[in-house]
Amino acid sequence: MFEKLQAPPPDKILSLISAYAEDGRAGKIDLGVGVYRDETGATPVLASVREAERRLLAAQTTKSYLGMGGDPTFCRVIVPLVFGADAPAERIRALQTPGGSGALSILMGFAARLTSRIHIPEPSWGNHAAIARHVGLEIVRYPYFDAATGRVDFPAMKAALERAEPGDLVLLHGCCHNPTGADLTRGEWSELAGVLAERKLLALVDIAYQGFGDGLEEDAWAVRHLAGLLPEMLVASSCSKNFGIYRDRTGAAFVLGRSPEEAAIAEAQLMAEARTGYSMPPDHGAAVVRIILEDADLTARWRNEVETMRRRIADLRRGLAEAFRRRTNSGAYDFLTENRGMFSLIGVTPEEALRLRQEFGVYLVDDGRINIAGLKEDQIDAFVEAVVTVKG
Ligand code: PLP
Ligand code: TYF
Repeated sequence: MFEKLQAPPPDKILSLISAYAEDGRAGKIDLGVGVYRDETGATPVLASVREAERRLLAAQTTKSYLGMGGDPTFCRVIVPLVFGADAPAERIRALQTPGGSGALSILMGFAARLTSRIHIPEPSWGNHAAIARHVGLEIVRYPYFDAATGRVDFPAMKAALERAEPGDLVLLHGCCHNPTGADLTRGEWSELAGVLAERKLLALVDIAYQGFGDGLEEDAWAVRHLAGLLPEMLVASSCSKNFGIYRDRTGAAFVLGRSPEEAAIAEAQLMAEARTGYSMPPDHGAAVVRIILEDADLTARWRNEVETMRRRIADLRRGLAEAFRRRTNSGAYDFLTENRGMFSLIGVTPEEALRLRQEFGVYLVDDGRINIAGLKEDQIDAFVEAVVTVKG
C-alpha cells in the first residue's frame, strides 16, 4: 500500500538544522531554527533548570501515570505566570501539554467542535495553518504585516477582523510575533479587544516567547488585558524557549470560561482531546518548571536567566540595526530595534535567501526570517555585507 504515498514537503525551518550541520565552512552563520543561542552559539541548559533537575532526581519516588492534564501543581503555578497575580483564576483551567504545539493542537481540536473557521495572520508560524487544517478548520488569512515599514498594518488587520463572523476563531500571537517580530501596541490591543467582543469572536492567543520581548510580565500584558475584558478565551503557552527545555516538550493549554462551571466543562473537553491525541503529556519538563516556580529562590534565579537572554537579543538588535545604518547610510533597517523577540524579516526573496546560503553560508528561512539570537557579535558585519550584496 505504501507505494501510493508521496513524501510531504519538509518543514522548512526544521530542515535547516541538518543543512547547517552538514555545511563545512568555518564562517557559516545559523539564523534558522528559533532557538536561543548565547554568545558562543550554544543553547545551554539554564542553571535554574539544572538545579531543578538535580532536586527532581533526588526526590522523585515514582514515574507512575498522571492524568490527561499532567501535573496538577504545574497547572496551578503556570496560571499566574501567564495570566498574572490578579488573574480571574476561578474562570481559568489549565492543562499541561506536550509543548506549545500540543496546546495549539488540542485547543484547535476543541474549537473545531464549536466553530468551523479560523483567522490566522499573514504571515504566521507555519504550524498554525498546518494544525488548523488537520483538525478541519477553514483557514482565513488576515493582513498583519506591512513589509514596507517592518511594522503591523493594524488598520488592515482590524478591518479584516471586523468582517469576521460571530463565533469565528482568531489566532493571535501574544508577543514576539513569529516570523515578523512586529507586535501590536497596547493601544492597538485595546482596540482589538473591542472588535473581538463586539463581533463575538473567540480569541486563541499563542504565547511562545514570554520573556524574550520586553520582560516576563510586560510580554504577557496582551493576554492579561484580553482576559480581563473577554468572556471566553483560549491560550496556548510554551515553556520551550523561556525555560530552554525545547525537547522536553512542555507547554500549557488554557481555557477562560464565562463561569467556573463552564470552564470546568471545557477543561473536560480538552482532556478528551488529549486522550485521543497522546493520552497524557511527558512529565520531565513540567516537573522542572513546577519545581522552579514553587521555589522563590529558584524562580528569582530563573527570572535572571530569562532577563540575560532577553538583553542579549535586544543588544544584538541594536548592534545589527547600527551596522545596517553604517553600511547603507539609511534607517531602512531601524525596524530591527522596534521588533521584539528572536525574529525579524530581513526582506529578502527566496532566491536571495538561497544565495545567502550557497555563497555566504548564511542560513535563514526562505521567507527571509532571521533568528537574531543566532548571530555572534563578530558575525554582524559579515552578515550585513552578505545581505547588502545579494540585494544589490
Ligand atoms: N507558537 C509559536 C509561534 C512558535 O514559534 C512555537 C515554536 O516553537 C510554538 C508555538 C511551539 O513551540 P513548542 O511546541 O516547541 O513549545
Ligand atoms: O519557528 C521556529 O523556528 C520555532 C521552532 O515544526 C520550530 O518555532 C519550527 C518548526 C517546527 C517546530 C518548532
